[in-house]
Amino acid sequence: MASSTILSLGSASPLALLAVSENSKVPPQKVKFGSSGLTNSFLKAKGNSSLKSQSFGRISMTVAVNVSRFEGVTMAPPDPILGVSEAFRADTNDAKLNLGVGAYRTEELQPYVLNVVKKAENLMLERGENKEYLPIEGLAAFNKVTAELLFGADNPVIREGRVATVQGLSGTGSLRLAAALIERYFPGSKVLISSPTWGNHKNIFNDAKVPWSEYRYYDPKTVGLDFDGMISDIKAAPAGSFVLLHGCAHNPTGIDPTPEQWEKIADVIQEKNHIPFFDVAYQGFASGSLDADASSVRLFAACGLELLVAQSYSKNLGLYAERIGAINVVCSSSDAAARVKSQLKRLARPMYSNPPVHGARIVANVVGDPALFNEWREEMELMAGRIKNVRQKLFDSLSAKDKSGKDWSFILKQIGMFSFTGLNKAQSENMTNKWHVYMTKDGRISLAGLSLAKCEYLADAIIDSYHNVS
Ligand code: PGU
Repeated sequence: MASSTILSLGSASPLALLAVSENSKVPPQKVKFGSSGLTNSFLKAKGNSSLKSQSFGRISMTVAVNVSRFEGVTMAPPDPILGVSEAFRADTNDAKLNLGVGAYRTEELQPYVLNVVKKAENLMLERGENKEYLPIEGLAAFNKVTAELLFGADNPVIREGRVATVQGLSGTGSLRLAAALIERYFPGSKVLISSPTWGNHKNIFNDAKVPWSEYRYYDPKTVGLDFDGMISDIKAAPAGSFVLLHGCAHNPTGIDPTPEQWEKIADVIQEKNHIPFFDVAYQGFASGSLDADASSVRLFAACGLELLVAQSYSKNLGLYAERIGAINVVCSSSDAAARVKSQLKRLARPMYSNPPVHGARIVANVVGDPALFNEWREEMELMAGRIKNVRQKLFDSLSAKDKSGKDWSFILKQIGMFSFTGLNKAQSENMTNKWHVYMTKDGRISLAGLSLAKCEYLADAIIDSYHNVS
């Protein structure tokens, strides 16, 4: 019998000494240091270049220097939006204000669980529903109501069975699934995204290996829509491109096309044989009306266009952490829709197998029940109304306090959760470093995280940053 020796350096040692028998027939010995266990065979098999061998008679010792196999993995930068919340949590100043993430807060700046959501959850508990796997495409009752909410129940695209709807992991997961479909079935096709846009759009298409380029959208001179630039960039794109559009409440600018402009956009997209791809993350939150906020999508469907629509219930039902949304693909025939749906399922299966059930049941219960649906609409109007009130108060405070004559009325023209203040990176940093107002570096503030009581303070911070920081 050949022997092997275990040398311990104590649990806190940064170095591990492994005893390796000279007799190669001896099975691998597990050598434990503190809580972590390594086997010599593991290290040999992985060819760890940091191992140094030395021979002491019959025993050869291998020194594993604490160099990770993940040495080449660099530290990722904090996320430009969700990273702001992390920084906010670390700040101990009482005046701090989190206007980074687009998440609704009450006037007391507390997270809000909608009453209809609590009612739907109680119903679910009473029914004692199980936790079996959902089908890959998600909960049937959810898929039905989500498409109806988007297009309207009597829309021909629904009556004719031309919509492929698959439950997704909220808006982000639904966009990602659609991106995978584009990559697989339209290889090389480009997605056009607005400049600026929600930062994660670029990550989603990059990771899905879908090429993208930007179309002009925001005009800093008018603090409005660069409509001519948008139209000419969409026209100039290779025919058959996908055009990503924010269905309502454009993030981050809060600037939406007018109904007439939407018609023109649909015309140009049709002319160029492009495929519209809507991101609808704020249905009901822009105007307070679910139908009005879906009018852009419904207009495009009425034009006979095939289109993609990603939906999210994070904001309008406050289901941020439930990760509930859907991808809808409107096709020119029910046959094409069935095939598209089968491929969406095929793409979803190896990514996450099937989606979570809890949020899907909440949405199905709320949207599918007339009484709860009406209550939801009322609560949504309240939320949208609170945001409109702080928008007005912020404008009033800025106008009253700023004696420079600057016109702040653009704030009132923007809609949805956000205001695009026009503050540059240095000014936005001043907001955070000096005033403890947390916001994204592109100058966006989430009005959903602002209270009436904090408007004056915020106005002081904006005026100081705007005038005293270049
Ligand atoms: N699309 C747009 C335009 C969005 O603004 C967001 C969320 C999403 C999709 C995705 O939301 P889901 O929660 O995946 O449904 N944007 C928020 C939330 C934080 C974030 O970046 O995810 C924001 O603050 O911009």
